[in-house]
Amino acid sequence: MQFLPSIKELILAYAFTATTLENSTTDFQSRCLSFQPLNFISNASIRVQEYVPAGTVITEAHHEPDCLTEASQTVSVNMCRIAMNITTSPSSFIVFEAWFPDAYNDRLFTVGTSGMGGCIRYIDLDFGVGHSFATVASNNGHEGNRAEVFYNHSEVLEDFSWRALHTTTQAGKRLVPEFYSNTINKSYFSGCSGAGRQGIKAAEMWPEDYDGIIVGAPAENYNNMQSWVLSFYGKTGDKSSPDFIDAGTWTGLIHTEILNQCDLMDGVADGIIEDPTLCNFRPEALICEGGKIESCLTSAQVEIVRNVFSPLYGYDGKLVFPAMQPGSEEMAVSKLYTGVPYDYAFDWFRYVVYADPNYTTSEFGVSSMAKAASLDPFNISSSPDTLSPFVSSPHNGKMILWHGQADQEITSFESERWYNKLSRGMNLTSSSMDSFIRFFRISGVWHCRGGAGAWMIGQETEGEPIYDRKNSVLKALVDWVEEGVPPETITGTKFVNDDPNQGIERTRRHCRYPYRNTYLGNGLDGNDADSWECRMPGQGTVVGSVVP
Ligand SMILES: [Ca+2]
Repeated sequence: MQFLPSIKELILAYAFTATTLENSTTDFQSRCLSFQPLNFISNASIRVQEYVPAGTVITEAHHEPDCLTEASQTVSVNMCRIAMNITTSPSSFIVFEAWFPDAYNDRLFTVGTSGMGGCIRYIDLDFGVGHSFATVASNNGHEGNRAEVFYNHSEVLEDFSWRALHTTTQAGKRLVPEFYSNTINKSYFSGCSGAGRQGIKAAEMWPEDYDGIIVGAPAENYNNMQSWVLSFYGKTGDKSSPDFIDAGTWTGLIHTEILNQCDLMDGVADGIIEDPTLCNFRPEALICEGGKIESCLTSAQVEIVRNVFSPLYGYDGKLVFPAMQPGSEEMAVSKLYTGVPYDYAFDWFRYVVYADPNYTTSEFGVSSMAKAASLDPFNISSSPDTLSPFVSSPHNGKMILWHGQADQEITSFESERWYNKLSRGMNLTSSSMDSFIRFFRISGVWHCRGGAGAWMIGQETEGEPIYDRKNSVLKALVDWVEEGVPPETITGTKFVNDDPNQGIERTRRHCRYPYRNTYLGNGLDGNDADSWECRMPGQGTVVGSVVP
């Protein structure tokens, strides 16, 4: 028999719950303000210690103009914010941020800092606390998103290479149990681009720091990557040169021809090249013949396009970095194909490789690339040929590697190269690698976020339709680490105009390498995830089929 509560009982219950919640919030607030972090972290000073109710807008005090991050962030849950300066060497320190949510899930989450570092991604901190993780981050040891800070300042460079992240996580591991009087069950990391490199570096150097690591579009093979980025200035020529290809030609004529040649290779005309490794673009199709001067390319321009989509080789013909993948040109035009040296890479050569502010790109060539690779300051390369310390028993760490297949800043072919290098280095086939690293190729996705593809895989607040193991790369990692359920696929979502209010445009279950997402044909809706299947290359592939 069930007894329904009376109105009076309901009112009393509500009042009790409200009072309890109020008391709980007050308790948490006072715990936040009375906590003494300096009792546990030496060589540190407090910048901010405050209780932050949900809905508060937090503004970064030292947000440099060159940061690609937002200066402020609306916080989604009640939390305690502790920001500190932590000394990392006699002449360097990090700005550390710890966001401790009122509702704590017994997990520590460290989020990385992308680009040249220096800019804390508050959006990622909020993403962490929004899912009840105690979340920490740092500025990577310097302010602002440029490499000039490394000039004759090796301690700052060492922070950038590895020390800032390790210090951040160690500080989190020291503070969280004291703050909550509770243990950390598991420790996770997520980062994309430069922050993806940090994740690989940590797995290589500090395998105990994390139980699970998400690495997105990593700036791995770091020295060579900087060479590759700077090489585009030489490939495209200066923007004032006679054969320079302007932005409109890249995004119009060339991109259209690339789709003409490669979009339908996967069976679906959707503007997405599902597997760009299959796209052997032939720019000669665009050559001006018979006196034609419009909507075509000169021979010299065709050669430029060919060079752009060719691998970069150094001394002895050795590979420096793989080719840019076709399909990324709409975005690459605003970064690598502008006809001016890309600032990150130019700064890296000026201030780090040559330590000479007067270095000019006219000196750039195979010797510069070799010098960068051999310098490898503080082993920043972050391209290990084994993850054994991280993934072996008893630690048994897990890594999800993912890369957008229309990445305009770091070619996705490099992640494939590194995965295969690991396979050789560890003497393991992909099915054995699957027990600790799974590499998901996310089609139609630009650098870290956005694009025509089903790009939202839960990589951050704005990229998360649903927080479950199928749709969220973070939840997939947590369930792999804690429940032993590895992700077979990661489902991505693309909203119409990237606006959830306008409905879903497409979903796709992205496959782990070397599986290839394969359209099932028969007129099935290519925007529906169920119209595709992950298959090993050669196993009943339908690539090349004609779609009605
Ligand atoms: Ca397609």
